[in-house]
Amino acid sequence: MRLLIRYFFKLLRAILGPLMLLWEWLTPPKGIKRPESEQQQVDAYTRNLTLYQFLTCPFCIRVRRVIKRLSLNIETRDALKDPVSRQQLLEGGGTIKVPCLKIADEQGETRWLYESDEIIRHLEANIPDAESPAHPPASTPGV
Ligand SMILES: N[C@@H](CCC(=O)N[C@@H](CS)C(=O)NCC(=O)O)C(=O)O
Repeated sequence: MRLLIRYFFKLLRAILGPLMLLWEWLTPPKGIKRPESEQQQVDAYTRNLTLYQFLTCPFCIRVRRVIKRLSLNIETRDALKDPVSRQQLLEGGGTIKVPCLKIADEQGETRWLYESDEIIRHLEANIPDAESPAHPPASTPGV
């Protein structure tokens, strides 16, 4: 059954992948513009993050769009085509599933966060000026 699901996603990616990439490329979200000093603080935080992903995975595209919307500089690694990154994901996270956000904290601890919803929640919770369209702050007028 797991094999069947894996092949289903492979087929889906092969068919829809190019279309999704085109859509991602044609409709980029508008990134937040921050003063230089604030962007540097955000960059300092995101320096410890790495996104393991597949180029045409819809869940990864979703996370990449949030990264773009929040103007985050997060290193991405292709766990499909790059065998080294794939091995890192398997050994560190425990399974080949993407997207997966590797979070290295200041104490040298590393967390491997799976699930696009969880990753987006984590990013939005840790970026001070992140406003989620799905969860606007209570002070937003008219909400
Ligand atoms: N519920 C997960 C779904 C992630 C998922 O199914 N990812 C697929 C790629 S689209 C995957 O990693 N499949 C493993 C594989 O193809 O080896 C999420 O939202 O992140």
